[in-house]
Amino acid sequence: TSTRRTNLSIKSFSAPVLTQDDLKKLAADKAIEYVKSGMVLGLGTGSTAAFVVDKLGALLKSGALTDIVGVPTSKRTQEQAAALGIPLATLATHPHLDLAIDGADEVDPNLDLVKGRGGALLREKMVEAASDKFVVVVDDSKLVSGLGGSGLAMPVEVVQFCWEYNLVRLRDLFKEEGCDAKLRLDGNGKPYVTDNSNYIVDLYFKTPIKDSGAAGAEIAALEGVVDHGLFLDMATAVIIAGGTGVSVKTK
Ligand code: ABF
Repeated sequence: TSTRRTNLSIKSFSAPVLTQDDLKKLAADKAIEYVKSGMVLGLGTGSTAAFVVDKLGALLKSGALTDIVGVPTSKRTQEQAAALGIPLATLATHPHLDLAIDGADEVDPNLDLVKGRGGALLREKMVEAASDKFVVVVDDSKLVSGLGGSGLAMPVEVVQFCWEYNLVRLRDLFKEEGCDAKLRLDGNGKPYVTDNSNYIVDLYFKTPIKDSGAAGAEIAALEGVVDHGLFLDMATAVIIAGGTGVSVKTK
């Protein structure tokens, strides 16, 4: 009898572990599919939006996309896009945009958003409100069941003049919800100054905001408040990248 020796090597395959940056890139790759040559595009701010801007720069360079004009939502994005050779404009010359793509801090089941932890909420809201379509790019860590429920900041941009007065008024507005309000500081412990030379008061809710429409209206009605990070009924689609793949939610 002959003994046959099998030489089986057992390989174990495990799915590659995707980092948060991998997920952001996947969402950005999907979002870029919405971009067509000839569009006027709102360029978002933040690490996820930065991947979109990078990709856009590469596609313009290769000639796969042509005739794009970008309207940046922050000085940071303006610098990034300019360095990539993306033609830029402002809302003053291009008041009507075809599409804006940007990240978010929280996304609820209704596709309402908290934005502005990156500090760019005012320009983001202006640009995204002027866009026919607003596509949001997030990894699945941004999904919440109710806005403000993550325990993280809901930003409000306020003028510098008497900011302490508005901080107290904002906290008092949501006293019953046990809301705290803090002036945002920069890395040197100085007040964080926005691109528009304003300050940011971050609101911290203990539980999700019950009526975000009413909350947004009350915040916006305070004199000296410039804008807030509740982006309600603005998103056309949300692209969500998670461990199991990329999904697109629309209303
Ligand atoms: C912008 O960048 C902001 O509205 C939001 O605060 C932030 C999200 O950043 P990231 O994509 O880095 O999480 O979209």
